This record gives sequence, structure tokens and C-alpha cells, in this order.
Amino acid sequence: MKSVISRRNLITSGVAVAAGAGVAGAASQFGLIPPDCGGIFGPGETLTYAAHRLLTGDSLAREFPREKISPKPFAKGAPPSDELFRSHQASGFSDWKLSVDGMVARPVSLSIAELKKLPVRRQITLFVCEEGWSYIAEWIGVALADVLELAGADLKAKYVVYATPKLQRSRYDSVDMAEALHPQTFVTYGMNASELPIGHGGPLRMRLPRQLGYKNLKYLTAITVTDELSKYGKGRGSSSADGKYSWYAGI
Ligand SMILES: Nc1nc2c(c(=O)[nH]1)N[C@H]1C(S)=C(S)[C@@H](COP(=O)(O)O)O[C@H]1N2
Ligand SMILES: [Mo]
Repeated sequence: MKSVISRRNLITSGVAVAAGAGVAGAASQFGLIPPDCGGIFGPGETLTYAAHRLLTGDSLAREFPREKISPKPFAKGAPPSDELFRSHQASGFSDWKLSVDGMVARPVSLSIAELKKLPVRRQITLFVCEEGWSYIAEWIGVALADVLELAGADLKAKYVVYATPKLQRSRYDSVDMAEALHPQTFVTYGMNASELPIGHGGPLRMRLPRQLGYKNLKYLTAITVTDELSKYGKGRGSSSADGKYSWYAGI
């Protein structure tokens, strides 16, 4: 365990950097400019992202003991009603694939069975929706870092985009490479000791316990490593940010 002192030093130095150079100056110095930095809320978005990154760095989301798992986690929204999704469901998702491409040495397309061969990771963490509800659950899957390593991703790339391109109500989102490589950033296929329920994004879902619910994309089928977000949607790095939400949703 790191001592409280070192964390405090980290925070103090973060504050010093922020105060000394101004958060905006530090933001550009450290490349902490979010893709939704334009528009009237842009400066605020940059301030939040840069300040949060400088202050919290690689901190871990709190993990809970098993007895804290919520007995009835809330599953938001209906599962996809597409023909394609239903046919996958009918075949037990045996043909579900996760593609990994972009700035990678070896583009891959992985089945759930193949993902299950990678080291299994577990976390019992709080899931928080921006609408004000939350629950604690155990999430089981693989580290996104391990998936990126398998594909030989260029770790100097800026972003990892993740999406559901084949579904009718297609969504995409992205994180910076630091968040993608964070040890608690998982591609999950299990929840609370069973398969990931469809209501919670089964068969495959991105889990980022340091970010609000909407970044935790359900029905994941595609991952792309890239330096450039402008070609996705409206270029703000996320379907949510193309709407009214922030690209960075750190909690
Ligand atoms: N594909 C997809 N992923 C999604 C959503 C969605 O509508 N579609 N909703 C998001 C929002 S706003 C929240 S709060 C969480 C809800 O996750 P839960 O139903 O497992 O609690 O999923 C997120 N991921
Ligand atoms: Mo949400």
C-alpha cells in the first residue's frame, strides 16, 4: 500500500502545477485537451479533464468486499431489438466477435471463448449513472490492456475508440491511452458470478469504474486504436459527447 503521504504529495504537486502554470497552460503542456474542447462548454471540459488527470493520475477506483454487492442492480434500457442481435442471442453469442484494429501490429477478431482464454480479472466496484443512481457489482472479464497487447497496439497512440457499429442504434465512445491501460479498465463478459446479463450489456461490455455509466458501453463489438477522433460521429470522441454529455466523465 502506498502511504497517504505520497498521495498527498501527488495532490500537492498537482495543485502546484495547476496553480503555477494555470490549468489551461498545464493542459496544453501535458496534452490534456479533450476532443470536445470546442464550443461554449469547451474550456470547462478542458479544465475538468486536465485538473482531474493532474490531481488523480492513475488512482484506483475503490473496490468493495463481496457482501457489499447490490442484490438488485438496475439494468437501464431495453436490449437491442435488431434482428442481428436476436440471432446472436438465439445462438448463445457463439458468433459474437470483438474486432481490434487501427494502430495495431496484428488486427484481431476475438470470440467470447477466445477472450475467456486471456487472464481473468475481477473487480467489485460502484457503477454510477449520471442520472443519480448507482449499484455495486462484481465485473468479470479481461483487462483492456491485455486485449491491446494481444493485438500489438501502439501504446503511443492517443485514444482507444470502442463501439457497437453493427447494431441499429450504434454507439461509440473513447478514452485516452492512460485510461485504456488502467488496470481496472475491463472488457467484461461476466457479472456477479454469472454470464453478463443482456440487460447489463451482455455478451460483452466495456467497464471503466473511474468514469460515469454512459462511458461503460454495452454490446461491445469493435475497438480501434487511433490518434484521430475527428472521423467518428461529430468528432467529439463519443456518441454521448456528440449529444449533451462530456467526453471525459471521470468520477
Ligand atoms: N450500447 C449501449 N451502452 C450503454 C447505454 C446504451 O443505451 N447503449 N447506456 C449507458 C448508460 S447512460 C448507463 S447509465 C449504463 C447503464 O448500465 P446498466 O444498465 O448495466 O446499469 O449503460 C451505458 N451503456
Ligand atoms: Mo447513464
